Amino acid sequence: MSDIKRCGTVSLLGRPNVGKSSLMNALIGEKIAIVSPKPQTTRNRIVGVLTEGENQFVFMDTPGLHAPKSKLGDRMVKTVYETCEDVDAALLVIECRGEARIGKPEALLIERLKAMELPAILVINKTDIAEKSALLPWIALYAAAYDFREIIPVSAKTGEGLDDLVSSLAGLLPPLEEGEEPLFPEDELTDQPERVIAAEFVRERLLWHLEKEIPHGVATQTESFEEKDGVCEIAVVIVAEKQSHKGIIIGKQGSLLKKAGTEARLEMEKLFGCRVYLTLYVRVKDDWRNSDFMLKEFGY
Ligand SMILES: Nc1nc2c(ncn2[C@@H]2O[C@H](COP(=O)(O)OP(=O)(O)OP(=O)(O)O)[C@@H](O)[C@H]2O)c(=O)[nH]1
Ligand SMILES: [Mg+2]
Repeated sequence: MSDIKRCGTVSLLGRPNVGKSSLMNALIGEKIAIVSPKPQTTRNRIVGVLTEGENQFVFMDTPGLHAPKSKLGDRMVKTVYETCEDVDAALLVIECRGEARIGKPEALLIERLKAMELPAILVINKTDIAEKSALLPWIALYAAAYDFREIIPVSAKTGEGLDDLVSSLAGLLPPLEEGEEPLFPEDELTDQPERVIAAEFVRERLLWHLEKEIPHGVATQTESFEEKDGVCEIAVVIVAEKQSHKGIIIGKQGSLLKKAGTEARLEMEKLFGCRVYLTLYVRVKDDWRNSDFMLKEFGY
């Protein structure tokens, strides 16, 4: 019998790049969701579980809400809206940049919160780089736009405010019925298979090292994943959307691929707790971002 008395699902919503994935990783204390300075990093709904004392929080990280320009973008936006359904609570994540305002993605998300009557907390992220006094007009605007249960400034980077966030959120978790089991075993962090995380870690490194549209046109897929005697042999295929991108991804004498591969391997070793042999391949599938068949193949 577990000691867990409350368990619920919580979606993380917001425009691209506000730090939703960073926040989820910081909350669960492990890097499950990839993070980058480029917008539209997250493409799927990613579950991260925090089991603490009597509470189990099942976080659902989502892609940043944006105006889509490809079939992949359409699916990402659909994922955002789908993740608003059937959750117990939501975190609307924003950052305070420039003049206080409610932008289009935030307005759309607030509309959805209203329609679903979803209990929500407004999370103001990146307080480590904002003037405290600059937050006040933002708080006033958002407090008038929706009946948020709380408005909590945090920093996913420094951890500031996260304890407050977790304790406020605990009040929004539904109690488990007598004999009802929590959604996840106590030691589980995610429902993402290791082979999916491995492919995502490679994609993250490419987002950091590539520029302009190139990383957004990259998909990654684990082709093989074998664990033997404490060593994981992993092969990941990198798919580019244009022939001309392939050489850039590989880099001069393979330099970019080597660098990205080493970095991804180190992250995998940390998370999986074993040595990793990583092999990367690059293939081209023209305009895959607009192919229903390819999108399905890549799990989007
Ligand atoms: N200074 C600072 N930077 C942060 C913080 N949280 C996230 N970042 C940075 O913001 C950028 C975006 O972070 P992500 O977590 O990928 O943002 P996201 O909202 O998941 O973005 P999408 O997946 O594209 O929607 C990265 O460069 C992070 O390092 C924070 O609290 N402080
Ligand atoms: Mg993200």
